[in-house]
Amino acid sequence: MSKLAEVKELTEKGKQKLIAEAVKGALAEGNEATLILDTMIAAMAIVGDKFKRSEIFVPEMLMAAHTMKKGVEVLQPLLASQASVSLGTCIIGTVAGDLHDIGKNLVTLMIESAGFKVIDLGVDVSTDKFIEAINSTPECKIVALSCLLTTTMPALLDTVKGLIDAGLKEKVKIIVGGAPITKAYADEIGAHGYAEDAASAADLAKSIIA
Ligand code: B12
Repeated sequence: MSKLAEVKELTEKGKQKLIAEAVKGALAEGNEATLILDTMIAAMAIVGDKFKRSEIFVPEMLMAAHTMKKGVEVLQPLLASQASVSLGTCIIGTVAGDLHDIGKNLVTLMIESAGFKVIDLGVDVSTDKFIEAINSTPECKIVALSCLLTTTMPALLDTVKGLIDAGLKEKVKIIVGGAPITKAYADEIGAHGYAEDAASAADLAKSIIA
């Protein structure tokens, strides 16, 4: 089996202890870091599908998530380039009630690489916490909101509405993303921008402040 196939299988099976070596092996076989990352993301999609069909349950999904995080740690130095410019600060977080952070962490990594300082508020972030963070960060240019569950889409809506009501839409650009989010939904709730993956999020961040 190729090391890349092994990375996929280990991520799917949640084999945390073996993933770092497999990722290093896949790099040694000449695979690009981005291809290895895409392979792990594809494995997570399979994990999600298996969960949906009740073939696996939350603990297995969590083990796969831990495994992916350990794999990403190996790739991190290769994915992040040193930006020579400083484009301002981006505040990021996953919305209230939502604990998913792998996508948010990848978006953080790519936006940092694009030249932003990123303040990561973590997961399950309330609207008030976003507002407080923006108000205490005068150099904040972008707020990035992650949402992975259809059940937390109302929390995303509330957060954007809260930022608008607090008069912050004129001060910072609001960008949103996550698996159930679409450009149409982002427009509908009044966000400035939407991107479907971490690399596009970095491009969006740069273009939206231009
Ligand atoms: C791992 C995982 C978990 C882990 C999360 C661990 C962690 N630290 O993140 C755990 C086990 C905790 C978990 C829990 C739950 N989960 Co879950 N989980 C997943 C899984 C398998 C993978 C998610 C992931 O990391 N994907 C890989 C990353 C890289 O992709 P991503 O997050 O989509 O991010 C990319 C883009 O969306 C985008 N992006 C993300 N954020 C942002 C932000 C901005 C600003 C931008 C521009 C872009 C952007 O860029 C990212 C990188 O390219 C998904 C399946 C799936 N297909 O997504 C289910 C899934 C999201 N979970 C699901 C469910 C149902 C749950 C639970 C409710 C299960 C339960 N019964 O308890 C709980 C909810 C807990 C909570 N309150 O949040 C469902 C959601 C269904 C729905 N319709 O909403 C899914 C889709 C599985 C399924 N098919 O049923 N989960």
